[in-house]
Amino acid sequence: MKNNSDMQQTFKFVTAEEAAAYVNNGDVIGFSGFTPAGCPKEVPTAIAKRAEAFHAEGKEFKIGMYTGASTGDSLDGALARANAILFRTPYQSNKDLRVALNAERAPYFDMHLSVLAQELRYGFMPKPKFAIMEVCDLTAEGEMVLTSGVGISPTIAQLADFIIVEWNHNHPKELRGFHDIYQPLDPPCRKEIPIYKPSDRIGSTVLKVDPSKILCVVKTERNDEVGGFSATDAITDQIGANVASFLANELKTGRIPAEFLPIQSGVGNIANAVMASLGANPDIPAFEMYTEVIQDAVIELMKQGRIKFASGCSLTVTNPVLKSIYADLNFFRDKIVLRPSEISNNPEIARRLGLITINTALEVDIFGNVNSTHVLGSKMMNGIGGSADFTRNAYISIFTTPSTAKGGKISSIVPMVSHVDQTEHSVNVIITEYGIADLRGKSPIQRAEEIIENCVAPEYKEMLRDYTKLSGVTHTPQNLAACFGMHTQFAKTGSMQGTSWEDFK
Ligand code: 0RQ
Repeated sequence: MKNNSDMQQTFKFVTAEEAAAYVNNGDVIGFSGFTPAGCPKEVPTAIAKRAEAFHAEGKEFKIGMYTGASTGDSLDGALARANAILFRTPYQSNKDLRVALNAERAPYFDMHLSVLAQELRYGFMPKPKFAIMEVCDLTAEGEMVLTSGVGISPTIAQLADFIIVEWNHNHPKELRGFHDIYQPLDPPCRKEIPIYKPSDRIGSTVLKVDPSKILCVVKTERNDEVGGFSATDAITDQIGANVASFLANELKTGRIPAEFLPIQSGVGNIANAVMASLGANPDIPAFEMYTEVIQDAVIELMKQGRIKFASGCSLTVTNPVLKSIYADLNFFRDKIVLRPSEISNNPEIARRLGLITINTALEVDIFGNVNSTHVLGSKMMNGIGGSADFTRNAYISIFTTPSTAKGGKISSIVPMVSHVDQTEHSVNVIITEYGIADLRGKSPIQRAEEIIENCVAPEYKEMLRDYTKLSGVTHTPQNLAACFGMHTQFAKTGSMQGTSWEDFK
């Protein structure tokens, strides 16, 4: 390995603005990281400024963007505000980007996170010209140690013509060893991915790239931009307690084996609260995770010995929690592994390991279909993310949601979801603060009864019971004229309460 002065000669160290100057209108870029964890920060912001300068001169400047998942504000936020997005996939959660894509200013397509890397290799979408990668260490031979998130880094580094490195000294070099970098071969040569338990390692601790592709290196010390989580409240605590009691009962009846099964837990406030409740329940043994995002609650439970191991794609934790991990790397070294999203979310592995998957819905319908992405069927919230990678291949798939949203004006349980992300065929269990609907082995009519009686808020129960009577004797009591009645009532009056089925009888 070469020393520092050799490194200075090997690579061109530049400012973020100098690096951004390589990027031109129409270029396609792949970014490292997954969620705000491990994403580059300086160069994307500088590209956004370059776009603004071009726009001020009346010139076009937009780039195509691939990421692992969502990113930080200095990436998605800055480029959205600069109106510099030619296309964007596979997932986002930035408020300014959400505004831009819902205003048709940023063409966005929502993808299963496990498939993006392979679809790029298959050539289904334009090849990235640049990979912009955050690292905590780099050698002259082109060995990169990634930081807090992996995402699609191996694939973009392989496909891109040029690599721009952001060397972030805020992440310690001692992160070497936390990653497991592996890319499967593509069909017809693909073989099984040999992960048989969450802690199995199958790849390399470093990402090896062709050093001649490294165009330049930008040094930075910027923090990851993971937002805080809302404090748990009575509703999220109750949802978490219901998930824990459901799983404790599955364990008692032997449907979950005594050693328990690995957990996948989704993104957001509710998922974070559910993990805390699982950890607090004495009937749930210490467990392992095979998941994509490792959030704050997981780290806390690891410190308490309640989580034994976590395999993920990113440490999507707030900065104080990240600092606490970096201050005690030796404690976490044999308890965490970070993998590419193609592997953390891989359907083959999810099914083999027997994952208990817990994700969050915006709305569910009385038959078990789930919408996690589209508010009232048309406005994109974040994206499907990894939820379907896991749900479709779970041992038991669970969706949680508060029974109502917007102060009770919206029932999260409706006759028909306004957009479908997971179908009734993939969803086993729905849990709200009121209770648990176990949909396994039930017909549509039986599922509707289970969901309405156990999960719906009291003020919407009678409305939904009455809905199921509109269609007469049939297999699935759906009424096509009335099924969006609660949504249209909300659009007209600002509340689903008071929806009447009189016109449809
Ligand atoms: O809006 O903030 O304006 O009040 O939706 O709701 O309760 O804060 O929920 O933070 O847990 O996120 C599904 C978005 C939940 C997330 C979703 C409104 C509600 C609020 C958010 P306000 P909460 P959370 C693998 C797993 C898809 C990806 C995924 C998500 C806002 O979990 O993006 O699962 N999931 N990935 O008021 C209208 C309804 C509503 C509603 C809630 N029925 N109608 N608005 N809201 N229900 C990980 C990855 O993929 C990276």
